[in-house]
Amino acid sequence: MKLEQIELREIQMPLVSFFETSFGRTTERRILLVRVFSEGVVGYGEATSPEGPFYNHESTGTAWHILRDFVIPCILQASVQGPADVAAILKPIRGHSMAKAALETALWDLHARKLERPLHELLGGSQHSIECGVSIGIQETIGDLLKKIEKEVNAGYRRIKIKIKPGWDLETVREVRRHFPTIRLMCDANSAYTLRDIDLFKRLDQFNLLMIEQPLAWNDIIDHVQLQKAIQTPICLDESILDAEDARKAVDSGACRIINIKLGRVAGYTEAKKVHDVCAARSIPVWCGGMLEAGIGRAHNIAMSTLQNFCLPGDVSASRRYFHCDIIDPEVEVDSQGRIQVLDGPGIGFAPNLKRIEAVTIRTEILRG
Ligand code: OSB
Ligand code: MG
Repeated sequence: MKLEQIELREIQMPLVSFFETSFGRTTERRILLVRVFSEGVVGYGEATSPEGPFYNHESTGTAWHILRDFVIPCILQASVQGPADVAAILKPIRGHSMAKAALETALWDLHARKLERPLHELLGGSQHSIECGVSIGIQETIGDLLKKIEKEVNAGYRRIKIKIKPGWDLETVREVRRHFPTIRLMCDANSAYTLRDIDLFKRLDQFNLLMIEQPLAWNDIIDHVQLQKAIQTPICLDESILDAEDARKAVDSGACRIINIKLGRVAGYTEAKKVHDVCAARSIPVWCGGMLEAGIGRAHNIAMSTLQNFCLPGDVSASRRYFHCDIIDPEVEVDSQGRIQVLDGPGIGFAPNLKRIEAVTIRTEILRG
């Protein structure tokens, strides 16, 4: 692949409503976009790093630094035959998976656009529509939470995930279950607890949750084994799974029965596919997580979710739940059955809205080989 130039861009967009997890509240996104130019074709990627280093060690600022000073120069110097080479070329750079994924996914989009084929087809995806759930953040009151859940259930979403933290857990889940006895419900702790809280998790068993996501430390697998032994509800790991080796160890040791895959967290499609395959070989379902992505990242999530073992509803939902105006055409929409129809255009299938992107850009830098 002849790569003439790579553009790094930071955009800023307010969220329609704040999103709060056990590690903090987000009101505005600062997102990096990567554009790769090659022989008249442009591929698009998005860094899913959050504004601050609270989900993992990455932030918008570290992703800019690592992309600009290491990842992009490394790729411009290498002879890249195709996007499947990228993961190995970037391997000497330790960590910073979200920065790497921004470029890796852009190169997959570029490759698919050059072939004039949909990216989901090149990845080997077989699903033509995606089952959608929503992730609902911590609210000011339980009343606010119940209203939000009602709205999303009525819109057709097929699974509701609520965020929990100490002080917003057992009673919150109890109230939600009382009002919605039959919905598919789960919760995500984002690593807010330790094994000292084992009784809380035993009590959550009574609410028939689909799963509990990342209850314990972001860098733990061992304690999750102990917790999973003590409770009936399946544990799903998010933060703890950075590659396919982590997935193998977590599943084979009994730390979890479900895995959430995020392209950014595992450095792109090559590793995401490996995690997917490790899980499929062990009959462990996976689903696509979200990082409050703008349209480019959202479109990549849809492409990945077409792989066969993405068999639980993901956190990928309609653009309008996040932004007044997204950066792609069309915006991501969810039908009344809670599904996204997969588009068959070249690459990610959605057209980047350049005017809109320009309007929300706060800095740009172009790097050449
Ligand atoms: O843990 O899945 C998570 C958002 C930011 C950081 C971490 C997480 C999330 C979400 C939101 O749950 C998913 C989304 O709607 O994009
Ligand atoms: Mg999570």
